[in-house]
Amino acid sequence: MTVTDIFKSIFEAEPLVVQSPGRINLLGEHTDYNEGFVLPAAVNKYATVAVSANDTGNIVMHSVQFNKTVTVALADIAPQTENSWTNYVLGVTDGLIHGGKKVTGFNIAVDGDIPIGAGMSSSAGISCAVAFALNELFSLGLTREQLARTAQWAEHNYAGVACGIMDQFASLFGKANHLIQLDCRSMEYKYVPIEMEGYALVLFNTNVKHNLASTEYNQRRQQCEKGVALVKEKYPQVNSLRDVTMDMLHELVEPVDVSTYTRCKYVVEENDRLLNGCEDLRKGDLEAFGKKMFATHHGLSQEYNVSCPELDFLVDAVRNDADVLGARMMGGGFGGCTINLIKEDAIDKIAKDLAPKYEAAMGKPLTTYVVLTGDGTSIVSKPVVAA
Ligand code: GAF
Repeated sequence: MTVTDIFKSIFEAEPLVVQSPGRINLLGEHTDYNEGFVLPAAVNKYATVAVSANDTGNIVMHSVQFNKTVTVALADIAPQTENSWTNYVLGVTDGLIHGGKKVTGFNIAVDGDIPIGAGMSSSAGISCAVAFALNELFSLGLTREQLARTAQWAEHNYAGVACGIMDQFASLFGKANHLIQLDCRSMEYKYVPIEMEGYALVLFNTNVKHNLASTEYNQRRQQCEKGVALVKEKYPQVNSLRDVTMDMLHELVEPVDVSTYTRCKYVVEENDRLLNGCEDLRKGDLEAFGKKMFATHHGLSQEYNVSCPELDFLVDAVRNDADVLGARMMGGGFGGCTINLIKEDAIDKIAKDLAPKYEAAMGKPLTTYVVLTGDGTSIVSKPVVAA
């Protein structure tokens, strides 16, 4: 049954149906909340929501995946500890209300096929779908960028993750067969066509599920802010790690706090790496780009310290394979997927060889996805209006 059918059978109404994708990211990890650059793309896996207004003053939420219905009065809207999936609906609604928008009661059914906890941002998929759907339903007139900010607000205030804007932006602005080169300070972006020349993007899922709120994600953000504060004492014009150079870090952070220095060093280098990586893509030099993916993994694992043994195992396992140009952990880290640039006709063999080795070493199954990019948030169907 589709989410539309399920919605109709529960709520006996015609819904507006909206889908919003998960994302991958090629380079630029943990740079978004440092006002840096990112290079994500939307994938062809989606969160889908069906909504209609009701006149009860309640938000009635049904999760298809959990087969559960939860009702919260608009007047009592607050983060939930039980049924944490409701936080993406409630958080976005509250974010809209905080932004001065008028939202009344509604019914919503939530479904999707973005793997949960795999680092593909299933949460941004849901919150962007909800934001887009409520914007349409209540004619709120918000732009896609404002919807991304609302979804980010929900993540900060309801899910407890002090995330950047990459995931929400990629979900709302994705374009099939394109990467998005986004400057997270100016919010200027350009679409970069993906020209794969016989290579494909493959995700290997460690099946280590992570929930960023319970990891050291927020702590990393604080360490970056600490680095900026140390530099700012001498260079008051510095506002984020985007403005910081390696010389400044050597001079002002390394002597005071080596751990903060190491974290900040990774971010400063990653921003440069991304810009150089985009140059590689423009020149069609996938080999040079792939090397940068390995370098990013090294930084995330050894300097930023957000990897885990399972992710490191998967990157090390393909490092010397001539058919693999690049590999690295993807997303917030502490679990989830690696992203790999692999020669198309070698994918099956590499995945078949890797799965038993991974399972023997790590005691978990390996899941492989060959990624196809997709378009950003869109309307799937509108209520059929009786003639
Ligand atoms: C998570 C966050 F939600 C993003 O904002 C980003 O920081 C990413 O981790 C790391 O690059 O997906």
